[in-house]
Amino acid sequence: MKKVLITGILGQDGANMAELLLEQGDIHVYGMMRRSGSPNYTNIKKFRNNKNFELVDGDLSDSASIDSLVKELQPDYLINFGANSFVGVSWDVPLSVLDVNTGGVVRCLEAIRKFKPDCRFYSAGSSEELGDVDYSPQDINHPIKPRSPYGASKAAARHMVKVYRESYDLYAVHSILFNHEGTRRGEEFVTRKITKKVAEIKYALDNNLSFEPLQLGNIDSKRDWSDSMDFMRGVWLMMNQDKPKDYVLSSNETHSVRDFVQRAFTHADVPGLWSGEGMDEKFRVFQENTVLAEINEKFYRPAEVDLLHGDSTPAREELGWKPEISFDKLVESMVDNDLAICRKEKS
Ligand code: NAP
Ligand code: F7E
Repeated sequence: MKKVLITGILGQDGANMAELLLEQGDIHVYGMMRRSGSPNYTNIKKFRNNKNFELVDGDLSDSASIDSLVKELQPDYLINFGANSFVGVSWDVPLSVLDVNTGGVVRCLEAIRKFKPDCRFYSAGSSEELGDVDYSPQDINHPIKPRSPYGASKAAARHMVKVYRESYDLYAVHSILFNHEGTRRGEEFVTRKITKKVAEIKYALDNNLSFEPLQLGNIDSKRDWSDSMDFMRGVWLMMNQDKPKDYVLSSNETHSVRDFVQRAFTHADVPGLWSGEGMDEKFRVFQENTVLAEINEKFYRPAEVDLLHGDSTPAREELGWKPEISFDKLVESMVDNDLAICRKEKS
């Protein structure tokens, strides 16, 4: 039975990848989590008791813990989804971001080099590495021009993966993942923040309750959003080729935050329109004055990546990968999920 060690198991991608691999029935998944005061097991509750699943303790900022996991478990694959992944806070804790996101990758590579050199390594790179983009759509050859400590940390990780791959002949991949979301997405990211609030507002409107509008920062920002489950299939394909190669995974479409808001409210049957300008722009119920969303300066970032639009043609042509979940379906599934959670919590 193949053994796969996944870091960041309680996050979105770690849980989705574990679910995908466990469905195959012939893979043993070790999910690495940090031993903290109050871990949130929500994302893994579906498979936590699967006989082929085991939780293990480790911390990407601690070499000893990574070394001993690789030495003892002898994994065939190490898929590193653990990270300080929220761009917005990366300016507040830049050294921690660098330590976990870059140092963590080096710690994994070192552990593999020392204790299991044939273990295949996956590093989750990011379109944030591309930053203030030179051209659209962006492919794997796009220059690295990060705009945040997070983006810089991932760019440095990318260089280290290349160095280790070439120096020690490791099967190590650092792919560029554009934004990917879903029902396991953390609530601080804009998509989930929107769908959670849409559900709360819908509930309030249906029950004649008062509510606070959704507050957002830069709604003009454009992202290439996909569903995380689609990406997990792509990552696993990348990890099972004859030779390691870095690919872009993306939907090849781009949408603004403003557009996401509109679609999410529309799907919840609360159609609205954006009006006004700049900081005074508001999203109101169609032909009414009720404000559903507004701008709050607090959610702007010190520097922004304005436009992300990927080109994943090589992954489609060479790996035979293609995303199955459209942007509309993604928004709808996230809204439906949050509506169900909201109704359950209020009942
Ligand atoms: P996520 O939901 O934030 O999950 C990240 C996980 O990493 C969390 O469960 C967190 O654990 C864990 N972690 C943080 N610091 C750690 C440490 N020192 N040691 C061990 N684990 C640690 O992120 P995601 O969306 O699943 O993303 C997965 C990976 O893909 C990340 O590397 C991210 O940077 C990258 N990525 C994501 C996207 C995207 O759009 N989702 C796009 C490009 C790249 P706690 O639960 O203890 O906090
Ligand atoms: O922001 C804007 C914000 O935090 C998206 C991570 O998974 O993808 C993700 O990073 C956009 C930005 O994701 C709010 O300024 C407006 O332009 O959902 P986000 P992100 O920064 O794109 C990349 C590829 C990763 O690698 C990361 O790990 O939305 N925005 N108003 C807002 N964003 C947030 N979070 N909250 C707001 O209120």
